[in-house]
Amino acid sequence: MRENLRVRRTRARSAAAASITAFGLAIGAGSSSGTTIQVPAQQPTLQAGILAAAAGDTVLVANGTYSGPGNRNVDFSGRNVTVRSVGGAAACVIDAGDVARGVIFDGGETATARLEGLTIRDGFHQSAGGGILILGASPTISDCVIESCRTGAGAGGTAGIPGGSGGDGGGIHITAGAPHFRRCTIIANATGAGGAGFVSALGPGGTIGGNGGRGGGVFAGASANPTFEHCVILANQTGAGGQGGSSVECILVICETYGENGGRGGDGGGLYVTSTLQLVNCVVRDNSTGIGGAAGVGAGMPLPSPGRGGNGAGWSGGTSASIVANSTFNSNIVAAAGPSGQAAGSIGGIDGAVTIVNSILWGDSAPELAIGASVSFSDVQGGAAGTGNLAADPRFQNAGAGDLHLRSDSPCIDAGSNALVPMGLGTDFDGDARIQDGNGDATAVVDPGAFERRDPTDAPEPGGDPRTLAIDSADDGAVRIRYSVAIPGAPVALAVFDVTGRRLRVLARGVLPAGEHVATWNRTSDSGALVAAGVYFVQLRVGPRIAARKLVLAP
Ligand SMILES: [Ca+2]
Ligand SMILES: [Ca+2]
Repeated sequence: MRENLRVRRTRARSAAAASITAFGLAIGAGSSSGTTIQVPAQQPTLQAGILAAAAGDTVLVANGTYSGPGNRNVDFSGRNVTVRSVGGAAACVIDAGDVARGVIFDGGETATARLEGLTIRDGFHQSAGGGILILGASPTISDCVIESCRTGAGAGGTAGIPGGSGGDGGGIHITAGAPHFRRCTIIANATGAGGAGFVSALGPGGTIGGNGGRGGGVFAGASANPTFEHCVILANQTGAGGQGGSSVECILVICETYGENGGRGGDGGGLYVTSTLQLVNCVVRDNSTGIGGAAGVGAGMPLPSPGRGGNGAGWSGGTSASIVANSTFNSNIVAAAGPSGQAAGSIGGIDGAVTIVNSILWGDSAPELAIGASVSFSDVQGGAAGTGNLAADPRFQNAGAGDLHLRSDSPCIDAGSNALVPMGLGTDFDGDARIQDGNGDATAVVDPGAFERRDPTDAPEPGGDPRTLAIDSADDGAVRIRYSVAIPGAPVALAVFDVTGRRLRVLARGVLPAGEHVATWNRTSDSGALVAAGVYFVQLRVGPRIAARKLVLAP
């Protein structure tokens, strides 16, 4: 991680700069050089479309709901192709019918294998990844919804074999690979419950119950290194633990009943991470873990114990190389204690020794964090050791309604660390420009959490705002500023400021047509003088709205 986007002067370096411009990638223009194959006009199913495509081609999917053979277990088959809907995820659905996975990447696909703008609904797999399976692949998945997918319950135990565990990764299972998810919604997925232990009525051999499946939304396996950017992980749930079995042992006419232990509820309601995962500009909300399994019935020694509820309602596990940056956790709930002595789950926010920066964890089951997390410039209910942390109500707009934007009196406004903003992160969850001066002191500082607050006079944030502002370099050393005007007829002003707030150069002013515009700055002030290397800000005003973006001019 490092400071914000730098704009450099040489051709070679400008390519590097462009590659880290999140906005540029977010345009999602895809490959324009390949062939376009239309589904269903030219190929009847998604699978047929992919198999007819070669690397660089686009499979363009018409609006509609796709189901049945050829439209479930859709396998990219090692092809680095783009599968894109015409009308976006709301209009284009893969319905796996609760009998198969939605989409599979297990052929070494790379970042140029793209899935864009589809909903994957009602996917099912018994053991791993109801919606999407990624096994040794690194695709780019953008603007998708993974919804109501699940894994199966564990089998019941038999003599000598405990109850099976529920499958892992209700929505997404990443066994290995470095996939990149952007602007995806992973909602209402679930993992299966653990199977009950074996009950032996006529002799020894009762067995323990299985554990609930881990990772209601997402499971990241031991060789996985996924990134989730601008994603929402919402209302996913792990399965309950299975009840322990029991057995009866008789010595002559004296019989005694022995109970076995119950299984744990699944860990990681939202995400379960065994390795490394990056979560940037994401919202993790309303996920929950399953209850522990009850102990099997029995009075003999040793006394059987019930399972605990699942740990880590938002996130469970992960190494210190896992990074949670500019993300908001809220209302993630661990399982309560069960009626048969099952212990409650623990850790509502993040249960892992991960690195957390510029984030908010508030309103989840207490405690928010496990010991071992490295936390800085974050607002954590109950507090957290580390530099720049807060423990104050973040004053969300309306957490009960799921609106986690910051109110104008939020202590999180301008309370983050600009130095810890991940490379290339130029926008917040909504696509609004980071970093903004939200408290009007002429210094733009990043806000912890997924949403950047605009200036203090700004009206409450809407759920989303199409206005954008992006900066990249031109080959001749000038700075190219792309911006869009989303309010027709509104006065527009685009200007460059220095770090003291002095306006150096007006680049555009007036009423401009709605849509995309580009301004080029030759690094001179309004008086024509060349400005020095250093830090500047580009500010865009469109009517009442203001966006700002940091700009570093290299020598
Ligand atoms: Ca700010
Ligand atoms: Ca400020």
